[in-house]
Amino acid sequence: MTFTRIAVSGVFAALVAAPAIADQWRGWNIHPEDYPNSIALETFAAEVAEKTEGRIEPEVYHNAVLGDQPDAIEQVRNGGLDFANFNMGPMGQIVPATNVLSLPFIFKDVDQMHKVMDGEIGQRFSDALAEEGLVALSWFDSGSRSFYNTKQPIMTPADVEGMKFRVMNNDLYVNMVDQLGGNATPMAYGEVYQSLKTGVIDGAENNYPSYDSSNHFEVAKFYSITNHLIIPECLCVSTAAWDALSDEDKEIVKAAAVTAAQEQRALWAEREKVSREKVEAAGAKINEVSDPKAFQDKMGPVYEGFIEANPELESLIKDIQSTS
Ligand code: GTR
Repeated sequence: MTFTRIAVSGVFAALVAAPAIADQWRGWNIHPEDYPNSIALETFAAEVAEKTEGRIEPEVYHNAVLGDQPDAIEQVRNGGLDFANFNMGPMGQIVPATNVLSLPFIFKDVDQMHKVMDGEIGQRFSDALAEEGLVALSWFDSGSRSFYNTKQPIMTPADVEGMKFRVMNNDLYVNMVDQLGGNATPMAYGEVYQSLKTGVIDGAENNYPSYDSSNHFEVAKFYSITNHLIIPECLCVSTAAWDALSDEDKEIVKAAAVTAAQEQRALWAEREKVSREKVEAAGAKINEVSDPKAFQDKMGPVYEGFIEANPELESLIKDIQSTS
């Protein structure tokens, strides 16, 4: 947001026109300070401040102190916040094309996801986001998500039956858990720890770094490697903030976002290992599922229902699947 003030300083006030002070940008982040995404957002902020010589001063607010993710998406869309790191999961409710990224097993692996998002298809998602007031400047990694719970290792889909899982705010995930015979409850990330602890839910699903940083491993110690979702994340700026920039500053902000994404991906790869080791040392029980394809095979109705409701997105799904 722009605050233009004229500094008045002593006897020179009448003679010296002081420069307009910086655009103060407020950035939303769900994660704690030491998380790869948080470190990369700080790099983004520092590089933007330095290279614009203080014309823009971004500040990152960590730990979702500015609200939960669906609210923050709205705030960036309407210019109440200036930038953020968003997961494409909750984005699907607002930008339907991004729901394709929430289809279980849509990507073969994380490398394929990067290839897709860094290429022409990624640009299609950026275009869809831009139509809804979000300028996606680079893509962060979020690994792959697996189920964890308080009760038992999940080996086959039958083990999910009857269990209650927290999912992110997106109907696709409710359907996904339904197909496995479980019950899904959409819930804000910040409420999951307490809900696991008090038995309101039996489990949730996430990547290793979030399973670790949220401390969910303390209360839900069975982590079963289903790798059912690989969801990219954006570094997004609000259209209002973006449109107010000069061409020169747009270049600077874009370049800083790309630098941040490179850093985030490198830190991510490291943090996945560190988090896995940490949670295991703390007593989490991590298991391979007996037949990963058995989980994927259950997802037919999720795809069918999605394509029926969004026939215009079928070709996008096919384009992703055929990227190698
Ligand atoms: C994390 C992701 C967050 C948030 C969270 C969740 O992996 O980075 O943006 O979506 O999962 O489960 O809500």
